[in-house]
Amino acid sequence: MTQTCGFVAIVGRPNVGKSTLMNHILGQKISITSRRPQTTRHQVMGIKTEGDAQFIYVDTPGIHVLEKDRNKAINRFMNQAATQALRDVDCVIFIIDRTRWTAEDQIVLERLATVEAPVILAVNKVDRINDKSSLLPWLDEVRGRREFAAIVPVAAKHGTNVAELEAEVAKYLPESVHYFPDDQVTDRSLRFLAAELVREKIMRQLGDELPYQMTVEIEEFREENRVTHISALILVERQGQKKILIGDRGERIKKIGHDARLELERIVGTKVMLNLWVKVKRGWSDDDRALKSLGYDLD
Ligand SMILES: Nc1nc2c(ncn2[C@@H]2O[C@H](COP(=O)(O)OP(=O)(O)OP(=O)(O)O)[C@@H](O)[C@H]2O)c(=O)[nH]1
Ligand SMILES: [Mg+2]
Repeated sequence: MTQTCGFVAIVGRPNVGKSTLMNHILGQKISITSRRPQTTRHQVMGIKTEGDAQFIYVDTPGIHVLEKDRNKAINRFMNQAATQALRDVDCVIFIIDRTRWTAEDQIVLERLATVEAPVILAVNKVDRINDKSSLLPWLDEVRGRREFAAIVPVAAKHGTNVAELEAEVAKYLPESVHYFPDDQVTDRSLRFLAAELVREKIMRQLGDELPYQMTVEIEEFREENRVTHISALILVERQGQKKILIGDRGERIKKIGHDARLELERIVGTKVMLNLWVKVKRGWSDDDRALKSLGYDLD
């Protein structure tokens, strides 16, 4: 039988459920998720091989409006990473959140104007639509906004209708040899996933602005006698943020480390010794060179 293989970009504004959808399709957590917008900062590939078909999904950062006074280099990077993922794809899944259409959804739609690949619209979080009768008229309304290859209501978190969405995507996989070994699930290293998981725990546990002013760098990742030693450096912008992150008597950082370690042990498959360090590095998020050295690099 002939093999098929193709790239599928998952795009949308922040917080609509892109990473949740990709994880559900893969049946495992590859991309971090949280209640906050702007959780994903990088392109992350999730690879699913089913018989002769190989789907290479590309999760992307939420495309967002750059505000005048908060137009940081990292925000530009995230938007670029999302837009770049649209190049040379075979299919696009554009996700929106229920029956809302915001200015940012409109920006995503405009970015898609020059994309020739088929675009499937996924209307996510339908489990949270109170008035179910509003869905059908909404699907009719969005149908007029662009020529969509399909419009599929889903609830990514619960897996509702996700198989139907995958079946739509399968129609657009071109004939091709597989680009990845059939058992590979992502293009990202364990080292990258470790940094992301630490960042996820911080996103999930800390309020206010801190999550957006913090990044994680892995300084050591080494396995010895069935124990993986990981040292992660958490960079923040200000001294006060360092204090918040560490918490009273180190309680906060301990909890973050504990949660991250448990999840890492499942992924790595060994015991994990996780060391977390916090350092202030002023201006890292608005400095192109610093960003590059911290792994925010499109090449
Ligand atoms: N109720 C409900 N919540 C969902 C569903 N899908 C995602 N969520 C929640 O929506 C929030 C955002 O999900 P993410 O997957 O992180 O969203 P994202 O689009 O990747 O966000 P960014 O990476 O910030 O652009 C999380 O709290 C998810 O649990 C769904 O089908 N139903
Ligand atoms: Mg995401």
